[in-house]
Amino acid sequence: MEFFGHIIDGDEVTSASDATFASVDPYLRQPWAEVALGDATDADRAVTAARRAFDEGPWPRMGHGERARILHRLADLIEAHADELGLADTRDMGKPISQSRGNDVPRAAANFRFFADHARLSTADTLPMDSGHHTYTRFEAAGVVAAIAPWNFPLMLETWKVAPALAWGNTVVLKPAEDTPASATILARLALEAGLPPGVLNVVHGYGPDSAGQALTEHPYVDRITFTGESGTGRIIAAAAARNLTPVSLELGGKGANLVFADANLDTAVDWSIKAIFTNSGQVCLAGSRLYVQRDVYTEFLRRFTAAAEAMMIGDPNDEATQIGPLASREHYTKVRDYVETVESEGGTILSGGLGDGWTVRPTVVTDLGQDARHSREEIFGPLAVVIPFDTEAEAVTLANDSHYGLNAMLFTDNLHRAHRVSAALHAGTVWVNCFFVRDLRAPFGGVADSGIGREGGNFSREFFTEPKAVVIQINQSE
Ligand code: TXE
Repeated sequence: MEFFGHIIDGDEVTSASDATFASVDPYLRQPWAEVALGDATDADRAVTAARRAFDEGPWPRMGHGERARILHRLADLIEAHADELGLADTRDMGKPISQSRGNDVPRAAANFRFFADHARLSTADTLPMDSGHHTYTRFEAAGVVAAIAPWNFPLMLETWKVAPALAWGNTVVLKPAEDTPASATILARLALEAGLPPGVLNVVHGYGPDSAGQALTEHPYVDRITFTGESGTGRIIAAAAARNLTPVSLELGGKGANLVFADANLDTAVDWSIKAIFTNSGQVCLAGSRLYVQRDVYTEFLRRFTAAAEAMMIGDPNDEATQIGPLASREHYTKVRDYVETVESEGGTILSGGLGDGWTVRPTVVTDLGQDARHSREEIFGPLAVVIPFDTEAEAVTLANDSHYGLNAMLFTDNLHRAHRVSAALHAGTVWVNCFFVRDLRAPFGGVADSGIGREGGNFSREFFTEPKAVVIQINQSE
């Protein structure tokens, strides 16, 4: 079995306790890697290394151009190791290789390229004042960043946090999810090869509560916490951060509403709606899991949507043609299975799909459930779409906004006025119109209500990962 250690202060190391855990391949349902199991002691080693690298090391003191060169070199190495990185995520959590190597790895490299250039080219306001002063803004690195990552897009979401943090001169301790440790260690090995000084990017493996994750959130040397995961965990982390007054960025769960109006191009709507709920087996915070369809096209939409769901290729995630692999872990499969098994007792109908082999759930289309069913309200995080008809635009907006979550929403319409009107009325961090998943890394990303606090992306990441400082200078002093 392969071994993945922590990366602390430039070295790949075992835990202080020597403990390890196994990462399980959810397709084979067997361990495939042995991983260092960190605890509070290892978290402290990593934070101490990051603190020293920030306080005394060259990284925060380099120019943006020099840092950008190293981060671009890291992006080159990510691209050169695309097979290894893609396979690591696929083995850890069963994501089809066409998605891990085909999408997540290029996006990881793009994150480093984008944020390296963004920091290098960033400008800041200079404010000439009537009083004869100028005020200008400096964006100074915040310090040590704790990045706590989920298992659904391991490498991609880790780099979404690590890249801007590093580009702005911070040092980082990354804790990947316990289900998906491998790609984080590989990333940190490549970062050292690219020339990142020791201690600038540290990785500590382990669990969350009472373990490495919690220790990071409570550590007094940590200056920023960026977290993606469950809303309940977000609340715990926010409370821990509050005790040290550490700023947090929380990207939490979702229950994306997807509105299909009768005036939409149905082929486009079906195509994106399929991707929105079944990509990565629905293990996507942005998943379009609540599908509201205007009654005039409800039957026709369902016919096409169900046919497309049934045509998806289910199987071995290592096979290029596979679109649906297993769910990420036994624990997660058990959770999603429970939702599938209770559809009928809640009054719903499974139009197609259901449980598959092993830990696989087939693309599942559910009708006849109301807005109040728990399947319509809770984040299932699996390939299960609840389809509900609506009559009017006002009703569609009310249904979409009737959720504790507010990460994203989608709408399909060919009516330009409706597109703008509904986009403005939806309570969500992102609204996609006639598309899904399309992202400009300059745009704000995050959610409202239980979907999180704060935004990342472009200048929003700059604001979070730096301490903006106002310098006021008198330029007009009379002799
Ligand atoms: O998430 P957790 P889990 C949702 C999804 C899923 C559910 C549970 O519905 O079924 O969450 O997944 C670390 N202090 N999302 O249990 O617990 C943990 O080790 C510090 C939505 O995996 O939030 C891991 O690294 N860290 C989501 C990370 O938090 C703690 C993506 C996420 O774990 C901690 C993933 C603590 N007290 C799951 N407790 C999205 N928004 O995309 C846990 N962790």
